[in-house]
Amino acid sequence: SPGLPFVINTWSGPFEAATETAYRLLSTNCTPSALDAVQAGCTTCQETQCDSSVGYGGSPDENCETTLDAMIIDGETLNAGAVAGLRRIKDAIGVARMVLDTTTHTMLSGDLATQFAVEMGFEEEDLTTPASKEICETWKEANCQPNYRVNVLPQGQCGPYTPDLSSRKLVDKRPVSHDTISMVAIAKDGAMAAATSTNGLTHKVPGRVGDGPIVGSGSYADNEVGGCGATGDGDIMMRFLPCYQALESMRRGMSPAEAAEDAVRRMVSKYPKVSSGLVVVDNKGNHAGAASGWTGTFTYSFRGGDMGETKVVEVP
Ligand code: SD4
Repeated sequence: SPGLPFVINTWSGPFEAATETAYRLLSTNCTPSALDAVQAGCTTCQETQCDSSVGYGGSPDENCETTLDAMIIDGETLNAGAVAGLRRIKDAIGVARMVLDTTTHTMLSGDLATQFAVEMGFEEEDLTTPASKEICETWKEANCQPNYRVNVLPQGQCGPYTPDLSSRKLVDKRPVSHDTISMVAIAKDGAMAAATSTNGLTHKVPGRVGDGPIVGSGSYADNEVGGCGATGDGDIMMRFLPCYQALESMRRGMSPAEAAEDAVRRMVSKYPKVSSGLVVVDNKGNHAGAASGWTGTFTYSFRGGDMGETKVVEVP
């Protein structure tokens, strides 16, 4: 471990700026909380759209709309706030934080989450961009996604987009969009927090909610043990609560690497092709990643102690 404070975050490239934001915040002389750090990191990604899978203008659903999932958890109290399928509000992690701070609830969803956000002062606005509109329109026009829906069209035949309501089963080659931001922070005093923000899965059935806002699936933190962040095929991953699994494994003595690998192995044993990526850290800042099923390589970034810069790890 490079020491405290410590920040770890899924993916690299544009995601490294989020790691930097959170680390810098925790390194200041005032005492920002780990919650503030992970929220600030996710906000950075939401604003820059990190590979267009976080925040507005990415992963349009079948109606061409971008909807957002986000969650934030306090590792001391396990108090959490989440929004699922949030519409027309850019700052999903900000709304999740409001749920945590100002309500006794854990998750708000859909239009009524939007209503809550507006009441709390967030601006309601269209999350569609020319780029997300084009992704959606091109897909609808082509509809040459024989792997996306089972038995939608005879093989090789394309046509105007029409949802096949009798079979909305997704199969192996669906486009899993990179990349969700899931981060964990440890403040100098050992306080931990984790947060996740994503616009989910491209071409999803409207109303679909991923693993991101599910406590213990999208991310998890417990000061007594450590933290975890997840990315990948949320429809499958949420069936396993891999971050909860990883933390409980560490609680029983596994190292971060063993815990991450074990959680991924459990998913792969049922779904051999699942795309998954986990970052796992113990409460001292010892960290590891584990992954399965990506076409490219799963990466994560971290910065801790007096490291001069953020480092990237490639997970085989
Ligand atoms: C989801 N887990 O909504 C997210 C997507 C993701 O890399 O992480 N993509 O399923």
